[in-house]
Amino acid sequence: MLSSRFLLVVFLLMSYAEVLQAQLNENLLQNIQNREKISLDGEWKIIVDPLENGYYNHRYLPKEDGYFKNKKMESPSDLIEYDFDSDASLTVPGDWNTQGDKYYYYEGTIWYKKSFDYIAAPDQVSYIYFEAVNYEAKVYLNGEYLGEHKGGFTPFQFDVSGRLKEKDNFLIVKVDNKRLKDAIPTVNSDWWNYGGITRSVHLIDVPKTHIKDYSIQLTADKKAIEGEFLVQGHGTKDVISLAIPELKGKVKLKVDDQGRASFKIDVSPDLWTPENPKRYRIELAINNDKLIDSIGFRTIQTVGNDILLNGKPVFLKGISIHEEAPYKTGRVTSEEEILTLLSWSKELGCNFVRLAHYPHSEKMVREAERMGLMIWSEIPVYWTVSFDNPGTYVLAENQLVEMISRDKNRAGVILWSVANETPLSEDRNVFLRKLISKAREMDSSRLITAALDTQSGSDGVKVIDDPLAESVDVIGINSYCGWYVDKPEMCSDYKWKNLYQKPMIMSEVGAGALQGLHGDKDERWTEEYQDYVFKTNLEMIDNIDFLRGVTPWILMDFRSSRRHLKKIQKDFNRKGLISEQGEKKKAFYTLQNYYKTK
Ligand code: GCB
Repeated sequence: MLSSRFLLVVFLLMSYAEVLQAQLNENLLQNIQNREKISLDGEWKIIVDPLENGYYNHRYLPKEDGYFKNKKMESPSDLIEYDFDSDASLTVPGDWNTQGDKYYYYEGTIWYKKSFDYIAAPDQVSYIYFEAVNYEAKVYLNGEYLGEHKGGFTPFQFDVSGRLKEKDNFLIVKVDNKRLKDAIPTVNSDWWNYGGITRSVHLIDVPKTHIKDYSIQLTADKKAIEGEFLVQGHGTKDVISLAIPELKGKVKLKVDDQGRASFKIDVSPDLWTPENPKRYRIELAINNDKLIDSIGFRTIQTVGNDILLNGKPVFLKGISIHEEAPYKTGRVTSEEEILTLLSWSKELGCNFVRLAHYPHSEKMVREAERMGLMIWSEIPVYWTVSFDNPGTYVLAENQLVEMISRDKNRAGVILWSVANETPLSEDRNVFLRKLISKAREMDSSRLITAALDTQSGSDGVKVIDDPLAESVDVIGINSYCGWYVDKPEMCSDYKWKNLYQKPMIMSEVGAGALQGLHGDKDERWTEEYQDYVFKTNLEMIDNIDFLRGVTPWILMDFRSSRRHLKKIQKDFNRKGLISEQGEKKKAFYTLQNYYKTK
């Protein structure tokens, strides 16, 4: 009989192995930013198809020869009622709504087609990688179905090895951004439902034996770097190597039958901090596959009401950001736009950004990390999601998994957020707790949060009593004193109580103002009113002894189809500290001054 101690050891080893396995993703290539890529960006031919005629027949059954076949007339008597090549075009990456007036409110299906030639190298694996398509993508290559993806802000890919021709490949994507009650996000939100192939598309060739995924981080005691690899197409003798030249760290590892290998090297790197966002060059190789990355090392934890970065208490001086392009409006599509948003955050004095309300692009996350900004990253489990629907849970978990898979090596990311302002119910608690467990199972090197808005109490006393607070590491609270509730002058006197012994971040406070509109501080929509709300809310914040950070709402005015007040809003949520044309409002300087004192 096996001794119980032996069984316990076996069990612990097994669960450790399971934890390790769960972290790596067999479906996504890690670090495509540093891989050689053939760009499929640029002009794509499109067909706007509100009735989905290219997909369903008149009995509403899927067609066998839908638009994905890209059929052409072969004789003058042929009846083919579509033609990509003589139809319109859209630019990828880019939302369609800002590429022409007629797309402004469009929600539904648009077919996209890209044609390209391709010279296949021997012994290569080829992937088509989409950085993001909002919301549902059905993808076809040369008339054949490759697969589909739901979720507008995370990447997905298809192995297309052996399916490409030298000439005239056509990649067709049916993109559908119809809002659905049971989807993530659901039908109702306070941002524009930008449709389209909103981020870049790549063709990525890698050697047959290649590094699929890896996870590399500092151990909790800060004395070693540990990690694991997942290799595809490996042979029994293949060895993967990792080098961190600056630390003189080097390992060579045999990969096991499943293509996995793990390592630990005893080195003490300089730690990543906002003041010194140090990242090390990491060199990885297996046979002909060579890849570099820049990885920072840090620890993040909570003790009582404190958030500790590398063991030291930190106050998160933050700002919330939507991934919207300054000046041009619409979704961010260029590095310059990313740099503009993040430079404004730095100018404010931030060391932290809340990337709301969905995973922003990988470039955004990498740039923020490079600039020394800690990051809160979230999935669009927003407001009244169908918490009682198991299918909805699958969609949410999928987006969580894709977000963590993509960004798990970014030291800048310190918080995964699973939800924003979700209404209390038992179904909601079960749903969100499951997401929290999933995030913890995948990643033990970060903290979990959610933005809650349920505060009870009266007479200026606010009590955080949402049962979900029990399950997160850091409590996010959205509070609109002076805008949706109470007068600005009442905010300074608010008293906050926390039933949980953990840190809180004020994840939203704010007020709307039209840049350039001036008046009395009691006059809504003026810069003075907004500024007054900021001043009294900052006084309130200073009185919350368990508060360890704040991300006011929001850096820049952003499009929202809920905002109809023509004279002021013009379809923009005006709570930005900066207008969409880059003009700063008074409250920008108030927050900047406040952060100087912190
Ligand atoms: C909120 C939401 C945010 C909205 C904001 C507002 O509580 O989390 O998405 O945009 O309020 O402006 O109302």
